[in-house]
Amino acid sequence: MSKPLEGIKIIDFTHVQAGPACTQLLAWFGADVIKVERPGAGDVTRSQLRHVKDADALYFTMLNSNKRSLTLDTKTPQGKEVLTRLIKESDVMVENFGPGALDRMGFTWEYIQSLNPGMILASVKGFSEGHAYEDLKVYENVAQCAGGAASTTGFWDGPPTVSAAALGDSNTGMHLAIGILTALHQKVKTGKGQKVAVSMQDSVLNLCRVKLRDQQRLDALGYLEEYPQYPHGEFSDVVPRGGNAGGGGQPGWVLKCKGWETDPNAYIYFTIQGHAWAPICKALGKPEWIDDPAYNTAEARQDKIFDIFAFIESWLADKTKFEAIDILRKFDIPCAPVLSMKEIANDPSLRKSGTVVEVDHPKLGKYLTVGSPIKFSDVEVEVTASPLLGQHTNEVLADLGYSQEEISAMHDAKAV
Ligand code: CAO
Repeated sequence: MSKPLEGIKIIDFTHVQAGPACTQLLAWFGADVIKVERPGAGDVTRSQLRHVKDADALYFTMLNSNKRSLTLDTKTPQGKEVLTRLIKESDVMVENFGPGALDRMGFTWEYIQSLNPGMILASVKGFSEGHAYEDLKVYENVAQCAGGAASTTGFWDGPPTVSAAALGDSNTGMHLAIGILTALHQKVKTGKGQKVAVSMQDSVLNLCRVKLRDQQRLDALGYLEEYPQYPHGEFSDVVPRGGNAGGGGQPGWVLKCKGWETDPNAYIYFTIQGHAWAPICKALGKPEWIDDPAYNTAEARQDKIFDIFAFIESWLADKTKFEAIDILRKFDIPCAPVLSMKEIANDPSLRKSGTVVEVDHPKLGKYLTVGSPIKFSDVEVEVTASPLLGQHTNEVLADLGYSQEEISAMHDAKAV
């Protein structure tokens, strides 16, 4: 079966996480993604946090599957010549260098367009063009701080906190992938390429929109009724950190289950969905709360929400998180166990759906990686091993029309 993006050629000039996450997604869906890396070293993540001597690190292999690797020193004349040929033959070029690096290399947007008017140039930067911080280099946590995630994550009596989820990196890569696919679709109509730019700050903020909502409600009202600070605590003029409170209109919290004293993940997330109050009371063995005016509206419950959570914890004390979910699911209560990475790695449902897949790598052996979170009825995503450094250099150069002699000369000149 042919893949949806088959025939789309992508120059993958990306490194670390934000860019590679984007191009990996496009490679899964069938694009020919050629990862361009510096000879000798390659993407810095190949050697970061290695756990097998001399093998590519998981950091690299989990972000670069289904790609081809071309080593190329794009600061040499031969390297520039190869990149020029590649640009003429490709549909998309993706990069996430520090600000200005591509221009300094000699490949400005104007020049790229002159080589190939159909080219889509997709870039990730820390901040958007024209932003006061546009010159800054940015990593994950820097973006989480600048995008509003850190100031609103954590507990009110602790410092701003970053999330383990790659909101700045992989999330930005996903935004970029949407931009690229949109530009490819427009090119079908116009025949023209364009520049697609996504900043990490903007991508984080896009996921923090409910906090911008809350800032405006706080400005208007002086309080936020779904935060733990309400009604007894104090509000300042900025959105506070709300711990594990639900971000929407449904109060929720992380609650202890049997074994929490020794297992750091013996918890569930419990949501008190307004219209599910009656089933919740039935599940907890508290039928008298169903019609009690002190409990039967969200407003009435708000000032005793932590007493209610404490009661639920006492109900959970003799149940494991999985036993608790098996009971609560029968009452249609939105809840889930807090899963450790070990539990996720071994979860049969995630293996069955292809969300966690095992890949065989020539040097690393078998390893687990995350498969496509997007499921199609008519596309099968097969995750293959990431390429070794320069594994496809000769093949790509030959595809570009270089003779064996020319290829050898490039190797001798250390241009590839
Ligand atoms: N051949 C020759 N030179 C190459 C090359 C190649 N194949 N690939 C990269 N280079 C050069 C670049 O041209 C650049 O050279 P100059 O600085 O002399 O112009 C140099 O390598 C360094 O590039 P960089 O600035 O991108 O790398 P860095 O390690 O200093 O910074 C990072 C890394 C991630 C902070 C920066 O790239 C960045 O801010 N990127 C944009 C935001 C982003 O994507 N961050 C997320 C990364 S995931 O956490």
